[in-house]
Amino acid sequence: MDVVSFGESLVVFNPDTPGPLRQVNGFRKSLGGAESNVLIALARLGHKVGWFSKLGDDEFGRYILNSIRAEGVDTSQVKMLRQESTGLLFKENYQSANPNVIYYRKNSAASTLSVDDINEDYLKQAKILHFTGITPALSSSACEAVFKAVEIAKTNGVLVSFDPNLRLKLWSLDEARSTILELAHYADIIMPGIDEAELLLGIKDVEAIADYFTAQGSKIVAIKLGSEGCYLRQESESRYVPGFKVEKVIDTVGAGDGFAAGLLAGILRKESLEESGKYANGIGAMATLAQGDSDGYPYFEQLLEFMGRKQRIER
Ligand code: KDG
Repeated sequence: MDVVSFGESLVVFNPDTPGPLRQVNGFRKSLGGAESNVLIALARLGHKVGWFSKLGDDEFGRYILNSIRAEGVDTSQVKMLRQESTGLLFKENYQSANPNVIYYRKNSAASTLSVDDINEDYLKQAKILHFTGITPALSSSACEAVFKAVEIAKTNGVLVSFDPNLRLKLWSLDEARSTILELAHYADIIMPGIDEAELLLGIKDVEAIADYFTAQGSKIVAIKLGSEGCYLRQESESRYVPGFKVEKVIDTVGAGDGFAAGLLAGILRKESLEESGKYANGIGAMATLAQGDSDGYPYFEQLLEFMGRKQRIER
């Protein structure tokens, strides 16, 4: 397995019309979940990946399981629970590509994740364990599970990749800061957004942010700068990698996960730091061209076409 990840996936309801949800009459159903998004993008690029979680043994749980499995992600460790429900997310659009997000996930099946759900053998056989700051925010048992998983990864030479994914609707900034910064000690690869890093560390300067995480032990620091691209640091190498311009951004949700997948794909393919940053920026940009979180993620050939490396034969 190249990459293993775990966390909560949700059914996303995308409104047909903008405005407050009380005035919306129709929704399009799609799949969300930061960790499964990253794995879906990696699977499309040709990597072997596995996801585990807990879902409600309900129609929404089956929809999530079927959708993730259909992308070629290994779901053999997923547990379906009879008592708890699958988490839901509603988007609310106000003429902007950054929708307001409303969760219905309290006491969901995934929030019961605990150390008992961490299968050491499954983690040990992966090259990379990827996790996000959303999972520890789900519940104290899920938070313990995250610490157990990263400890297993560290003691078994599995590379640890961490996207802080700050979600202030799930926990307070103080709670988030102390847990995320503690988890950062375990991260070989860390990829905060510039705004997240500013909230967590109180610093804005990319060099200073990269210095901080490098001092905590991260080997690769990738700071996401939105449409501007990213700033990367690996040992003595530091560089900005400019983003790709897109004509019309439809929905930014899922772009950060696409970025994570591109970066990890570059690392797995032993590409240079700059090339890995280009993959990351490319998939992040492509993600914004579609409404569903993972709808815009490319197959490898499509990524090369988007990056202008390969010509598309249209007829
Ligand atoms: O990164 C995209 C995710 O935020 C979205 O899919 C929903 O996982 C989600 C969450 O918990 O916010």
